Amino acid sequence: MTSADTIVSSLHTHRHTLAHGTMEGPYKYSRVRAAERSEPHLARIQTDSVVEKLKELYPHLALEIGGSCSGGAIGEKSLFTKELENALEKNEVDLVVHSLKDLPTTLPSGFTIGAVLKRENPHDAVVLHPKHLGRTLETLPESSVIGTSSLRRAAQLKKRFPQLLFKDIRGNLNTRLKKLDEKDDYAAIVLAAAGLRRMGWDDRIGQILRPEDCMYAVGQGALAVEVRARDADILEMVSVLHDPETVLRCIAERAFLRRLEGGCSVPVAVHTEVKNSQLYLTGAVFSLDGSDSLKDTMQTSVAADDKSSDAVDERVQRVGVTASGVPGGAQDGAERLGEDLANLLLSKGAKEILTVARQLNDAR
Ligand code: DPM
Repeated sequence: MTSADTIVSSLHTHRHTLAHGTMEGPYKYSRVRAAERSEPHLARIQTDSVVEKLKELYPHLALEIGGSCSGGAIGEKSLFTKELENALEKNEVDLVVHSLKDLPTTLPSGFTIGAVLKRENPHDAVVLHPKHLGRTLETLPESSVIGTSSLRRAAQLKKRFPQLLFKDIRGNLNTRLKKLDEKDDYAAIVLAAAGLRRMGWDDRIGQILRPEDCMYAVGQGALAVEVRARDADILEMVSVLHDPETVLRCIAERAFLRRLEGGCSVPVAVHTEVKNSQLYLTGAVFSLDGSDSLKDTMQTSVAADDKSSDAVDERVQRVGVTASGVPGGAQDGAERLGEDLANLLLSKGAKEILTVARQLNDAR
């Protein structure tokens, strides 16, 4: 993705420099506990990677992974998040690592996203059955069955590749890969490139889908650290993990989704870019078969030297994110961009498309 290094580095000057290594850490704490995520495997890998980063930054701090929480395959997100938030609330753990795209745009009160890490490849990827190695969605035989339970992916791909068939596939990533490889039910499955990469399965990626084929989900590819909203020490500690460009992109994306009243499972997709101090947001809504859709792009300035920024509070939550260290004016601009784009699509009938999609999906 395009990364505007100049903007990002100037945004970084808003907080203590990290270049010279380590920091003292939150005063009140000598020990910080991250929630253990035993299942699914991806959640554990993600937690480990964030804890490793924190250990490097705060070598004097005892960082533990504890307070075991189990269960929760893909699709059981809300239950599972609730359990983790209970542990946070009861002070059994101090932080919880999530895929940002699994966190609702409005968090329960008392919690906030204290860090959004640098986004990895946000695009979707095609994983092929070994017998189709070397093919792409364009070149798979007609009527090949593609596995996905994402309404967003199915809607876009059905429209784009009418010669293919789409079928639900459930379970965590391990289960899905197994179902693909060991049976003959699916010619390919579609998953987020970032999740595959974190699992160490890059070599299974047969094709990265371009935005023309399939735009990604809000927040896809970024990790989020959820903390107690009132815990200033922990908030300060994790805030150094924020990637300013990712924060601004994801605030815009989440504001777009919130205004559309979309949750985890609506056919809504986005694409964002920061280029020359401009944040570009493309957003789209789809009917379930993709035949009906609305899509538009808007942009706003996120220049770090914008004078109006100084007067704006950085520390308030925006779509659940507390991003102290990222200029408040740019954050507000990103949030407004998402809302404006949603309003534009709503004025063209987005609500009707999503309502019908939701009803049809509930009736399935
Ligand atoms: C959400 C969706 C999916 C996950 C819906 C969507 C995919 C569900 C499915 C909101 N969460 O994307 O349209 O395929 O049935 C999830 C994955 C990751 C986080 C796995 C994946 C890893 C990538 C990341 C499940 N949540 O999408 O392949 O961190 O963004």
